[in-house]
Amino acid sequence: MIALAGVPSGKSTGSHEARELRDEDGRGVTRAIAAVDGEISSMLVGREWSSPEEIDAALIALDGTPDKGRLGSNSMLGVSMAAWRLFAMEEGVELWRYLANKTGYTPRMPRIFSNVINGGVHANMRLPFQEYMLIAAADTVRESFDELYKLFTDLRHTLEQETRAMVPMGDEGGYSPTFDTIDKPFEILSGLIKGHPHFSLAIDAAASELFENGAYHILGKTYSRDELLVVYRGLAARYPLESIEDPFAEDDTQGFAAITEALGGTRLIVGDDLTVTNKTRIQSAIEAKLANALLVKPNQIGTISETLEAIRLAREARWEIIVSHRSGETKDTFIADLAYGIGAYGLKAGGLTQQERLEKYERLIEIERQISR
Ligand code: 2PG
Ligand code: MG
Repeated sequence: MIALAGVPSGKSTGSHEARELRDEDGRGVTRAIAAVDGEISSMLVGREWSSPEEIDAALIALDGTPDKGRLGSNSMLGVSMAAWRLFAMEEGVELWRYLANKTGYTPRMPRIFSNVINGGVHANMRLPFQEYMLIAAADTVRESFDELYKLFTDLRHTLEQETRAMVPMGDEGGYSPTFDTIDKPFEILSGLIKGHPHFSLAIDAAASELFENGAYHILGKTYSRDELLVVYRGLAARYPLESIEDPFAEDDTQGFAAITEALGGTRLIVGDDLTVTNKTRIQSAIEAKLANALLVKPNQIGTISETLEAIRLAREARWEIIVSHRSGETKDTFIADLAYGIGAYGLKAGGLTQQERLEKYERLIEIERQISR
């Protein structure tokens, strides 16, 4: 039996994430590959392994650092994902079923969080917030996807009319126009989904990237924490904005606490750079009520066992779970199985023009077909 895995990489990484191993020039990953082929293989090959958790624990022990900096979270995660796949194959079940059995969660189709307008560092800061998403929640993923696809096409026409130009694309396969007000993308997207009851809006502000010298910088203006909260309250009042990810910088706990208190009763406040799929950071965020939803990215932590542990902690605190891709993706569809298998609230997997994003949505559609048979 052979199991393969591909590992993504993020551009707007949180500073508390596990460390990827990259080459000296920051581009290649030959050192990470050497770690898999060398040290990790020597440990794995020729021994009996009874579970993927056992392999994950051995990887963590072999690395021996708190941030996976020696072997690299990228080398470790690839091996971990392949191990989980292999055990599922050995049991003769789909990966999502295996993950559901292991965790005891009831599988459920996630809402699709599709990043249709890309800004922030994914688009050379042409727009202040990093991601402007449509949340699709039709009765079936197939219907969500079909409707989403039509809206995505309509959006291009609208943007071309508004900007009177060809619209460039951002890193995650969404459009990347330029506007000079914070509201404009929200006006356009709320107009777009009018009459589409299964749709609402989400953003990832990725506010760590907007934060410098104690303040937030947006379209040439400077905002204090309190002023930025006023901005979010206004947006939430004017538009069908259901979910706000990383509204404040990763260590601005006061900002997170304030927005969760103000909007957390009716909106999702999602921790990403804040929590980095790390159980220690998630635990503190739960205790201090800094968010009510967790973005889950396996490569922020480096093994699937630890990813499931992070999910368990957040769910025990009744947080919603949104499983996510990275800006640098591969065609691997593990996260689609993960999102369905653990019954996540959402799957965030980008716009609709890049194959590596579409693969995730297509995998959900395939799972939907499997379960309807
Ligand atoms: C994010 C991600 C994915 P990146 O901030 O949520 O959209 O971006 O992979 O660049 O960290
Ligand atoms: Mg994010």
